[in-house]
Amino acid sequence: MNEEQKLNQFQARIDADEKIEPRDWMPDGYRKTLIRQMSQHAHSEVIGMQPEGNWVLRAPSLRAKKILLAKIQDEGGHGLYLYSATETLGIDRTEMIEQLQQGNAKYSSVFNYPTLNWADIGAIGWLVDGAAIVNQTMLAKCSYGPYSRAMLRICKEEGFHQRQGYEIMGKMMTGTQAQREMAQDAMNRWWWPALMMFGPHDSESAHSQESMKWKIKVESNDKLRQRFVNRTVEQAHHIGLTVPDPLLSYNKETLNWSFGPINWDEFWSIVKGNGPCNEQRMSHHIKYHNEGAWVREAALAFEENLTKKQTVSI
Ligand code: BYC
Repeated sequence: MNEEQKLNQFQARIDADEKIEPRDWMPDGYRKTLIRQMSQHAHSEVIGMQPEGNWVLRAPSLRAKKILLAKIQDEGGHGLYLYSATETLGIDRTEMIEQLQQGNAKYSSVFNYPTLNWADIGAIGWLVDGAAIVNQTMLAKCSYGPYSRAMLRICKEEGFHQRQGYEIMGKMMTGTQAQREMAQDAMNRWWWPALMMFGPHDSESAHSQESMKWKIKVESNDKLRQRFVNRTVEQAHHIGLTVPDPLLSYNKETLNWSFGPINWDEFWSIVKGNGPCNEQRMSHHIKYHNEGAWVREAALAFEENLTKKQTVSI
């Protein structure tokens, strides 16, 4: 088959909702887009452990601490599934991590904001994981088999993360005046960054058109953002929180909550590395990656030893 026939056959498989597997033929652009998006996704899971890790030693009870620890470990696990799924496309983890540390790969903008108090842990679980679920439920239907299967598993765990965050917020809202104010303050600071997680508006999204043709994304940035807003506004009102948007209003015709303009200058400034915590997140990652070099060397030496032994016994 010539290139054009291969491309047509590939697109026909996508259109028929078949999953593409690692050894199947795929266009170079499909592979590159997946590597970009999946590695960014993996990096987001790992960098996302940092803002929460900040509160493990200050959790208000043993129960809260155990739950937070379990959640952070889950995020590390999600990073591992995603790095492994990305490796099926022919790049190895060392290269992905180099790209991140050299500033050639991104991670989600939302993790460049600081966690100032315990209510922020509630807001991250509820809003950030809540936004991630909406996006990842869509990605579970994507055309690349390993990514789609990783998403199925990850979404199950995100459900627990979202509920633990909402529980923290709900508890604080039934507490003292000071606790209610802390919860509202966290809501005010995390609402807009959570909306930005879905990426630029569809009209500004560089990759959406091609990614949707290949079913790497099966729904657009704006459609998912709207779904998240619709769900979350109701949840906020239920526990007495105010959404920090004076333009928020319910549209009875479209059945959607309309919301005010997103500050895209802030978004792009953070994506370009100028957010409040970008530098800290990256220097922390580099420091602990370097300190963990001996673990990787030991694991590799063990693996080589094991392979030698197996070869001898065969
Ligand atoms: N942040 O054409 P577009 C978690 C970039 S972790 C930074 O729409 P695309 C958790 C985009 O990369 C899970 N950059 O792109 C963990 C592109 O630049 P490049 C987080 C962003 O890829 C711990 C440019 O803007 N979820 O839940 O078609 C604790 C144009 O955008 C962002 C994921 O990682 C952003 N928010 O669509 C708690 C989701 N948005 O690459 C919780 C996986 C856009 O050309 N990723 N950009 O230099 C995706 O679904 C898609 O990549 C996006 C963007 C929807 C984010």
